[in-house]
Amino acid sequence: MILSTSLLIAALAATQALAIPSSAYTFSAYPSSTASPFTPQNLTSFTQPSSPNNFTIDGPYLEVVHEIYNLTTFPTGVAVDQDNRIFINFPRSASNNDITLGLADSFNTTVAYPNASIQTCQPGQNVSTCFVNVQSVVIDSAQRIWALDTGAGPGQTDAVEYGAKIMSFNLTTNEMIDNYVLPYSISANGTSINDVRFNLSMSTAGVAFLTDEQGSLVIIDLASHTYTRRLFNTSVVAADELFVGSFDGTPFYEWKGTQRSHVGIGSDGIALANGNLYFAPLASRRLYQINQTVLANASLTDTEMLNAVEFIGQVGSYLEGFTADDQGRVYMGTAEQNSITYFNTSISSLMNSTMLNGINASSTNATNEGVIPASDIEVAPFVRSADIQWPDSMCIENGYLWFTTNQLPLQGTYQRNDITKASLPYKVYRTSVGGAGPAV
Ligand SMILES: *[C@@H]1O[C@H](CO)[C@@H](O)[C@H](O)[C@H]1NC(C)=O
Ligand SMILES: *[C@@H]1O[C@H](CO)[C@@H](O)[C@H](O)[C@H]1NC(C)=O
Ligand SMILES: *[C@@H]1O[C@H](CO)[C@@H](O)[C@H](O)[C@H]1NC(C)=O
Ligand SMILES: *[C@@H]1O[C@H](CO)[C@@H](O)[C@H](O)[C@H]1NC(C)=O
Ligand SMILES: *[C@@H]1O[C@H](CO)[C@@H](O)[C@H](O)[C@H]1NC(C)=O
Ligand SMILES: *[C@@H]1O[C@H](CO)[C@@H](O)[C@H](O)[C@H]1NC(C)=O
Ligand SMILES: *[C@@H]1O[C@H](CO)[C@@H](O)[C@H](O)[C@H]1NC(C)=O
Ligand SMILES: *[C@@H]1O[C@H](CO)[C@@H](O)[C@H](O)[C@H]1NC(C)=O
Ligand SMILES: *[C@@H]1O[C@H](CO)[C@@H](O)[C@H](O)[C@H]1NC(C)=O
Ligand SMILES: *[C@@H]1O[C@H](CO)[C@@H](O)[C@H](O)[C@H]1NC(C)=O
Ligand SMILES: *[C@@H]1O[C@H](CO)[C@@H](O)[C@H](O)[C@H]1NC(C)=O
Ligand SMILES: CC(=O)N[C@H]1CO[C@H](CO)[C@@H](O)[C@@H]1O
Repeated sequence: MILSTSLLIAALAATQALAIPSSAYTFSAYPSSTASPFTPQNLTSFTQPSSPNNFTIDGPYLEVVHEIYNLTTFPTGVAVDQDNRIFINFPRSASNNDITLGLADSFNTTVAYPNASIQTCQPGQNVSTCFVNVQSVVIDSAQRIWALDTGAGPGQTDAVEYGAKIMSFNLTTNEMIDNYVLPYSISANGTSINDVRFNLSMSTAGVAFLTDEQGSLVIIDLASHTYTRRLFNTSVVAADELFVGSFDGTPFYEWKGTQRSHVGIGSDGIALANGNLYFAPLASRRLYQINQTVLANASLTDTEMLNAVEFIGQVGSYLEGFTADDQGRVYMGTAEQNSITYFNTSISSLMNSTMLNGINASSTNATNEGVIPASDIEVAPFVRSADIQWPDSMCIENGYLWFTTNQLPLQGTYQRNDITKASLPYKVYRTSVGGAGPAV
């Protein structure tokens, strides 16, 4: 009797501790006086770059909305729903975190999402039904929340069979809606899916586009559950050879003890805007685009597909996560400058002061179809601060851009003798995008 009572109390305590909040906790108010950062006048008002220890913000105000006080649980992805609930994932590449997908229930705590039992696969459990390692979290335009699972646990380079997948959940009931498990022929041999975007206007039930850090793009037709891996083994998705980037003014490498190697992360950032897919290998400063319809056309040959990729150019920083808004702007994490940069993809956004190569909104006509050609894209600063310590992933909701910072190059993997130099807390910020909504 005593035993069962204490078990019941323990069960109740566990239930209470794991309750999923249905609305966001209250965080401080964003200053309402903040002007839109996109008016042309403001672009010329950007101040000179801050020094590494100068926390002045160049650009719109940065509000910290969440802090994480555990060195081993660094965040990567962030998704925010229409009720401002903040979902964060904690990859297990370095440590076996109890929670790999969480929902913030206070300024510095998270609860397991959608529940605790799905977070860890039990011995004998089919790994297609539970989380191995959630690397990204995304909310689509139908308000489904998706967990992207690489399928590779701590210390593993290859995904376990049936482990790599994207799973969707209902934000109201928290129940699983759908599960797309990558066939082993795609997930095997080092493939490491990293991020995903959805265009639900394509095909019959939408198309998911995934980046693979190993160097490919994976396309999933949501209605037919067909999986295609494209651009594999091409330079457009591969890291620069012997890449060396700089972080907070210091070149960074990969380390195992005193054994130094180079960061080799391939295609990572991804955004959809105006019918194009914008992408980049992380360990490079190269930015590319490809037409979404062309990329999803499984009948094209590898050569035709590679020929359809357009090189936008060098952008002056290696590139982390991307996102896009409903005004055709694409935002990119550019940690080499402790910044987030952006570019327009809609000709209608080209004001006179941002006119480039003769193109602006008044100089064009219907043959331009409203989309800025790759050769005329101009990358510009959006927000910069020494506080932006590796903006890993971002999303747009309710007029704000939300992003995580995780000090990635200060993690043990990128430091001599594997000693982490990251300092707590890791943070999630929001910053105004002048009322814009998500692109898709
Ligand atoms: C920090 O940078 C800003 C913008 O460049 C500058 O106005 C300010 O004087 C700097 N502050 C310090 C303490 O260096
Ligand atoms: C930090 O995270 C690890 C992995 O999830 C967990 O085991 C540990 O208890 C956490 N530490 C604290 C102080 O919460
Ligand atoms: C977490 O936030 C609470 C207030 O929400 C605060 O009292 C506490 O000190 C914070 N914990 C840390 C480690 O900062
Ligand atoms: C595990 O799940 C996958 C994906 O649903 C399925 O194809 C496979 O047959 C399952 N394996 C077992 C042993 O049930
Ligand atoms: C989520 O569940 C609610 C309640 O059952 C339902 O009304 C809604 O359509 C569902 N949303 C999605 C995206 O499936
Ligand atoms: C956790 O969520 C998964 C996916 O929806 C579901 O299959 C499982 O039954 C849930 N577990 C509990 C204890 O609710
Ligand atoms: C993995 O690569 C090896 C060597 O190239 C190949 O023989 C094998 O078929 C691949 N495995 C899968 C599942 O594709
Ligand atoms: C993408 O290709 C399709 C089919 O060729 C075409 O209709 C569409 O206009 C193209 N979109 C862009 C942004 O170039
Ligand atoms: C999604 O696909 C449709 C149909 O191809 C296209 O018109 C639209 O621009 C795409 N959305 C984005 C954000 O690229
Ligand atoms: C913008 O530039 C066009 C020529 O490209 C010119 O006709 C127009 O007057 C300019 N508008 C303003 C407000 O300067
Ligand atoms: C529209 O613009 C394109 C390129 O900017 C040009 O080649 C074409 O002649 C223009 N058409 C008209 C009717 O002005
Ligand atoms: C910060 C800043 O300079 N904001 C200005 C941006 O441009 C608008 C329109 O000219 C001004 O009203 C803001 O003061």
